[in-house]
Amino acid sequence: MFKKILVANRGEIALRIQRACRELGVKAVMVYSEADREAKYVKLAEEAVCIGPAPSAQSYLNMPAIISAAEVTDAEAIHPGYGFLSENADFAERVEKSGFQFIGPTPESIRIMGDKVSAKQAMIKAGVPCVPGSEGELPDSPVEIKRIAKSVGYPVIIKAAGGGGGRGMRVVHTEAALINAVQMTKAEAGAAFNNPAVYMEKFLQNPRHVEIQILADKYKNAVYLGERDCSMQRRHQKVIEEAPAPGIPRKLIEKIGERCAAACKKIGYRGAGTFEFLYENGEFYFIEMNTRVQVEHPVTELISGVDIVKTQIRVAAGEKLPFKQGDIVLRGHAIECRVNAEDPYTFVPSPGRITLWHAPGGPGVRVDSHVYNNYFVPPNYDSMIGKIIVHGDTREQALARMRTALGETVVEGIKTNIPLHRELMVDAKFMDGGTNIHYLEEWLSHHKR
Ligand code: MV4
Repeated sequence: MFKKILVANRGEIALRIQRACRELGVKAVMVYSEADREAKYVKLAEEAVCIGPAPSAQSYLNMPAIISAAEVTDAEAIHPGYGFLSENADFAERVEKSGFQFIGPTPESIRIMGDKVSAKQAMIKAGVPCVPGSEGELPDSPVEIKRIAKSVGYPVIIKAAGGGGGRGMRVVHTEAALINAVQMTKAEAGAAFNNPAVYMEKFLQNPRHVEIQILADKYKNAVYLGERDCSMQRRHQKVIEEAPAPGIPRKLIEKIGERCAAACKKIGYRGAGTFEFLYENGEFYFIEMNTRVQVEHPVTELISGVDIVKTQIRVAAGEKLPFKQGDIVLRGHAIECRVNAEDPYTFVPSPGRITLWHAPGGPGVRVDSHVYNNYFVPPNYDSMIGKIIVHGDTREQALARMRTALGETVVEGIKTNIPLHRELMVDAKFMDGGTNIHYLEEWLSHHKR
């Protein structure tokens, strides 16, 4: 095991990784920007290094500053968390070239999954079901593009190979609009991602977003830890996640999960990863793979009993996965509400000083947050200030525990989206389970305040 690792992130995930290090008996070096000097995990740290001013470009995205911090503190490995440099293959490569272990997959795996065309080709080869569409990048010939769209069937969606997470996509309903849409998407993709390549898929109108969590070691062992339903989202920002996904047959999840684990073995994937699927009419369609730990990993931890962050560190240190697929038993139901510093209905960010913070507790309640009384939420970063996660024997019990937890939570001094969560936890359709990716935006349009 490593003696010391550097945590190249901020906020609740920095604290989460620091806690995992403590349990493993590994020293954690925290890095922070000038805006995060007062962060709880910095105060709790045995060692902390300031890596630059508040703007991310000069601190949490500053590769030389982060690598230098690892050098001066004698860290052996770097955990990138999520966001920032976590899915940057060049960073992973520079970390390894500088003699540190990157806590994540190989730069090659990150690169393959970062290019959505090569990711999809790898998955087709590995037997993971994908959305029907162009096999690979779209050709230049308008005649060829029209032929592909005709065989896929309208509506289709044009996506940038360099995009992902909802960036660089365009839906096309008719052949008349097709060629112009492809040209526009290519131009935008060239400017935004420095890669004009695009691909085509059948556009699924009312899917759910269901993802499979996997863990793999460097000895080609891989397991899946069930699924998460992340359909409750707005503008590609997830708001509520849960596990398991309501109403999906276990046999189907097992079949898809086995395919994901097999794909990991086939491509030599190591570390934690998430296969994102759209789920519609009883079928799973792969769209993208995330090569990092995700914000919503706690719901999987609560139903599986597996510590995903500790396992990431263990496999990065060269240990074998400490469990096999047969050892994984999923129990009960977990729900996560993301707590954001924002207006609950306009979503305008609300940074500033938190004059009162009272976190919920009790059986089956977990709070992952770096916030404390009198903490100042800096305006420079993402508005998520923590997560409330509950576990119950059944979905109904988890919902009841979340209602109680949200009722206990007090945040004063800034606005948060907790009032929105309180309303959603008693919404009849959400309580039924299985709402699709459009549900929250439709709900908000009927609940104007
Ligand atoms: C799609 C789709 C419908 N059909 N692909 C958006 C984020 C990116 N990860 C993929 N996205 C979508 N791809 C096909 N073929 C609809 C979306 C989509 C979406 C997906 C997941 C979660 C929220 C979403 C919101 C709007 C659109």
